[in-house]
Amino acid sequence: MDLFSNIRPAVEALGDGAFLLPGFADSDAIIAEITRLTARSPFRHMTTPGGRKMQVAMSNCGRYGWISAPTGYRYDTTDPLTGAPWPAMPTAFVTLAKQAASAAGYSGFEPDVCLINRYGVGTRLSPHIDQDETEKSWPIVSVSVGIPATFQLFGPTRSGGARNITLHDGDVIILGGKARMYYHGIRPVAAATDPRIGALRYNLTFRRAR
Ligand code: MD6
Ligand code: FE
Repeated sequence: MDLFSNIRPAVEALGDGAFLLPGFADSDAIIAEITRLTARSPFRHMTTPGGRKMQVAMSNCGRYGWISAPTGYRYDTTDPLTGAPWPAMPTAFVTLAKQAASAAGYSGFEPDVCLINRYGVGTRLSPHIDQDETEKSWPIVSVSVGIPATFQLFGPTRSGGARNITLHDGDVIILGGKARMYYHGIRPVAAATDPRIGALRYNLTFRRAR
């Protein structure tokens, strides 16, 4: 045992192109931006192509937004709730996403989407692969804010089971390389309270859609 084993590394390789950057993000600044952005494009529960309401409440900022509708999943420049373009991606968000990607070895990442997720206690996100993007070689940079959640990272199929990763406030997880096409999900969020936002978790996923 060395004397430094209790120090969390700045970049933890999870294997196959996935990385965890513990506490990388300044969540106070992110909360302020989310409040401002969602005053313009509010959180809403989208409907799946199967006709179910999603448990996770969502909004977007950036050139494109990710939308789930009875007609399917798509990226669109217009928010269907407001009829207006999605709010621009704040400069600080772009910088955060680029710096996190670079720290994990993915230089040149220029996100054109930031999907904003909101979870209450008990909210889960079913295992899925993000595959609505045109160019799937770019990583997805994901930022967690507020109460913790358990991220399940499967492989190319769900059959091998999942590695469970606890994501805390300020943590960044990046799925690139082979892991970009790995199944992942969020377990039902356990009861907890964040002093700033209460019993909520926010997640930002920065993507390159087009
Ligand atoms: C979440 N994250 O953390 C959901 N997708 O609330 C994702 O679905 C995700 O964390 C692609 C890459 C990283 C992610
Ligand atoms: Fe995802």
